[in-house]
Amino acid sequence: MNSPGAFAADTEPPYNPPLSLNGTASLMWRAGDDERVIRLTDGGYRQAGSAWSTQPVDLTESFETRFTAHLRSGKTGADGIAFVAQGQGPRALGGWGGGLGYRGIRNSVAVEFDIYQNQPDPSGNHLAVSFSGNPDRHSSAAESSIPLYGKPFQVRVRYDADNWRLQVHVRALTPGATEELMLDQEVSLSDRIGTTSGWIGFTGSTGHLTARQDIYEWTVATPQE
Ligand SMILES: [Ca+2]
Repeated sequence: MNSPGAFAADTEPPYNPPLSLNGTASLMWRAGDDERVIRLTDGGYRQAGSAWSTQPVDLTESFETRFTAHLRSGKTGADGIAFVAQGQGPRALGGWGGGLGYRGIRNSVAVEFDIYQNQPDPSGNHLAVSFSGNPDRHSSAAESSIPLYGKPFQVRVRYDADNWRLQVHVRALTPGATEELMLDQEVSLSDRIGTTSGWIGFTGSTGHLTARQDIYEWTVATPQE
């Protein structure tokens, strides 16, 4: 398959596919090792950033993606991040604040990790799947079992293209923490996005509250089974 073959295998760290960065997104390196960090927002107000795979991926194929997210600043922060598949292109960037950096990217499917409760949100610590660049309408949503703000957490998103299932798991990085299934969404990415190939990556935003929002250890692979 030619996708996610655009990405290096899980087993070859450091994992560095070329990225397209927009808005406030930047790349940096974690001190002391060669792990790359995608910083979507850097602690300023009213920011929006996005980072995409430079090459489109085949959305008709199953994939599994893993990453670690660390959203933090002071006592309270905003607004959160999203893992997004979209058909607009490697320059796509949406709105700040409650837009999570993907509002307005119309041909998209977003998995949001939302740390600030806007009017339509169930809480200030939830996950949700939203279509068509509209964070005000969740196709599915769940209160997170772990805090999304303050401490790093691991995410595993598995897309089953044969059965149209998108499953989102989270796990705290504390010793002994177990992975929990948060969202199990029926969706055909290629049908929703309206194209058989698209770009995957991350968006993030801040508003009247802010945060530094980092993604690292991002891998994309073909599911094992
Ligand atoms: Ca929100």
